[in-house]
Amino acid sequence: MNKKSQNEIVINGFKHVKYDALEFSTNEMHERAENFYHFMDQRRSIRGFSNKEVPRSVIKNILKTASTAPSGAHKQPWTFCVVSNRELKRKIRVAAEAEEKETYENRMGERWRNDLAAMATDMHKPFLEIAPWIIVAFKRAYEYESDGTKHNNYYVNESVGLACGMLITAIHNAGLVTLTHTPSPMKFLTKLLKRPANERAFLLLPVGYPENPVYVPDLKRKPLEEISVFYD
Ligand code: IYR
Repeated sequence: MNKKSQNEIVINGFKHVKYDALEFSTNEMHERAENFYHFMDQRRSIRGFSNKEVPRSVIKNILKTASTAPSGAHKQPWTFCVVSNRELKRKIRVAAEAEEKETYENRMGERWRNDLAAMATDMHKPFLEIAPWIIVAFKRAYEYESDGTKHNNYYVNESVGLACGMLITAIHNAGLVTLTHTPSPMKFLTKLLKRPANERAFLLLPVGYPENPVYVPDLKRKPLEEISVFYD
């Protein structure tokens, strides 16, 4: 018998601990699901930031929340680089705008440019200097063992994508705003943040308060019927 106690057992030689699921009444469940949907439906990508300070401890809890995401074989293949340093933010802005200039002027096709017209985006990224924090999510393609050998991580894009989703949720939950910014290619971030060869920049997120007033495109989300298929 590998059962040690009620609270922990051993499977394949590894300790497992009892999981106590949250328990809600059916009514509570309905209410929570609906309320959470309405709460998340208020989230919008914001491009205009205030320079108002955001406490470091809030950012730390947001990062810890992101790192609760599921990941391939629980490798947690992410590193979140968090920038508040003015000079570094300025360097990131300059490098991002150089890539974005090339993207907007030469890399984008007409259809892409037209699709973005509604978002009112352009190559200028002042928020990279104005927002109090910039979080750059790096994916860790592989890990180095202590003897120097390399081991690939699993489902790296999926894992880091999930963590970033939770990061964005945590930012919204704190009453802050962000933008999923993808200056492409993002190699300049490896250099500016001095990241090792096993890390690749995945997503850049300015975090802070919105400027006041702030405007967002009048987007509509697809109705449930368009995004789901039920098989009863
Ligand atoms: N990375 C550029 C372009 C851009 C691309 C898409 I797709 C967007 O939804 C928004 C912007 C930028 O950040 O401006």
